[in-house]
Amino acid sequence: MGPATTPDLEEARARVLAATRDLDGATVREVLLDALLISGVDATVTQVILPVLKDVGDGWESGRLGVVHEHFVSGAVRGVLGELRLPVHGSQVRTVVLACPPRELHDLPLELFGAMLHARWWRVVSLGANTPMTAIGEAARFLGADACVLAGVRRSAFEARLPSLTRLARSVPVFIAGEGAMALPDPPRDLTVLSADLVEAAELVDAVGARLAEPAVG
Ligand code: B12
Repeated sequence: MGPATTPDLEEARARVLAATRDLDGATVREVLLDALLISGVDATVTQVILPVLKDVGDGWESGRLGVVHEHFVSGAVRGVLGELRLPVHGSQVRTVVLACPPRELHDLPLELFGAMLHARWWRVVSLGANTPMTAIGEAARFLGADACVLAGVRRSAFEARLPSLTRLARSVPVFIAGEGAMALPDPPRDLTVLSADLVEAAELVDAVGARLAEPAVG
């Protein structure tokens, strides 16, 4: 069962869905920014944005909504996420590289996850959909990343990449997520499969990053 939805967030969710039907970007932005300010990133993502994306995705599949609504809401959510990305500075700041493996286009939940890590004071470097494995490795090395998170809906997105993911995991903790990762029958032990619960997943990545940030003793 998901987290209990507070009445205000329930209202925000209904308003964002109605504004999506009306292609009213100003209202989507206003309601989401208010929810973020009042309830924070975790609650807004899990109780407003993800349910709206699910409703719109299901509505699109069933023909209740159109491709126009899916594109519109994706663009509107990305716009709001962009407004949140203030730079994070300081010696304790950790860096995460986010990407979807080659040929994987479902990047929006990963972007939302990035916002949740950013709220935990991570520098988030997002390479987006359909990223070559070589580019992910290059970014991780160049940035001295503390973690890499890859997400995909289809199992095949990971299956074909297990050797390169395992190689990457020798130099940086690698987390894999989304339906495709969860469907892997026997994921290599070097990779950590994240839960579908984004808050639980963010806590896990944050905890691993925190362990790495601790100074060595002795
Ligand atoms: C929107 C959408 C798209 C958009 C993606 C937009 C974007 N930039 O993200 C576009 C139009 C690009 C797209 C394309 C395709 N899609 Co599509 N798409 C969907 C749709 C309608 C909604 C997905 C969505 O965003 N859901 C909302 C999110 C919040 O829910 P979720 O994906 O279930 O994620 C949950 C968990 O898995 C988890 N999670 C997911 N990612 C992450 C990441 C992290 C870090 C963590 C911690 C957790 C996590 O968190 C969520 C919370 O519960 C679904 C059907 C549906 N109704 O869900 C199909 C669906 C995912 N698509 C599908 C397919 C087949 C395709 C295409 C191949 C279609 C085609 N023939 O062209 C293409 C190409 C895909 C590719 N190569 O990657 C299939 C996947 C089937 C499968 N498992 O193989 C689905 C299920 C439709 C179907 N019933 O067949 N798609």
